[in-house]
Amino acid sequence: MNSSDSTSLELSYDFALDRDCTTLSRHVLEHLQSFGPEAQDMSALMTRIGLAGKLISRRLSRAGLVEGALGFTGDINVQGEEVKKMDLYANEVFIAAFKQSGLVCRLASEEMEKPYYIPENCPIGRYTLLYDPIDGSSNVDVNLNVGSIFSIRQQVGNDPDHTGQDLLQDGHQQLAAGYILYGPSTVLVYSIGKGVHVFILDPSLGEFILAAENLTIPKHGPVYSVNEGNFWQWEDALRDFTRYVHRHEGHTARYSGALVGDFHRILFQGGVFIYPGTLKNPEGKLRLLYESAPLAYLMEQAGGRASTGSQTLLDIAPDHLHARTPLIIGSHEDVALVESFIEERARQAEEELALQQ
Ligand code: AHM
Ligand code: MG
Repeated sequence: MNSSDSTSLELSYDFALDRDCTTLSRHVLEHLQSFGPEAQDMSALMTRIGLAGKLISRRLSRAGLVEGALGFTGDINVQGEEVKKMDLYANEVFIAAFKQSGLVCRLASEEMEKPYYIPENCPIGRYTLLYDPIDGSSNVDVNLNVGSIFSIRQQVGNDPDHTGQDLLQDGHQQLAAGYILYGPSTVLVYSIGKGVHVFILDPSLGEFILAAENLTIPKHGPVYSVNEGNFWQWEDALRDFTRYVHRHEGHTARYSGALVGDFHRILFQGGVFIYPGTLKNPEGKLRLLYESAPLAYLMEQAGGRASTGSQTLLDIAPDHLHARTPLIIGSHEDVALVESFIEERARQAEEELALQQ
């Protein structure tokens, strides 16, 4: 590349920004085609989520230089997992970003046993934010990508006893969902039920700027993303699928240990991410309300699919706040391929049962 090529590249980058510097808040209002109270709320909610993302991104970019970014706190969370300092920080960042906003009545996260209710001396809103503050946090200490996942639901009833019972509903009840990926750049992907849109944080502007609209996932892609270290803990059908992709050309494995990163690759390039049940965790590892349901919502909006293997993921209502589900998510054809192995094993099991009777 000669110097005039690189100059024209830089110029075209600047022109791209000059031409259409759509921010997150403006995008939400434009997509809802309204300036009414609900559209204003949704726009403000997304702006606050963006603010939390910027604060987390800033701390991650200095991890190793500032106190409290690497390592563990010494505590165990409600999931029985060791809490990392970044988990705690990011959890509190979301609370701080929403406490005085007047937008939410409570926040529920993977890191808190019970939802956090906005105190009575603060303005209380109608929405609930559900979130995984740092997804894939084991990646933080080795400077690899992590993410935050979020979902917005409306409060149903008044929840006077603070049980959060009304949150135990299926994924169709989500009003919006998305994630922030902290990678080489910080990317926010969201949907309010009107397509999937991608914003990139420009650190010099301190703004998320629109990068792609109405993203659609390819019908099929080469990537399968699953922790094959659990191979002998899976049911036979998953082993059948894995053997199939090993033996057929056109498949390649990618697994980063952070769901958001693996999901993001698949959203752009097609393929399938799988976290199945294991012997140790028959429901898998991923939490329905904070991880699987928000990503399933996005995936369906992008034209893909999400399944537990036997049911559409968005149809599942959890029986408690921190419930887990197996997750098969990605391109239409690739999810169907995984399901076909599950159906085949179920059919064989039925036949064997019939023979024994
Ligand atoms: P976390 O939210 O506590 O970090 O756990 C979720 C993460 C996902 O990001 C990732 O896909 C998965 O756990 C990896 O688990 P495993 O190490 O069992 O493959
Ligand atoms: Mg997680």
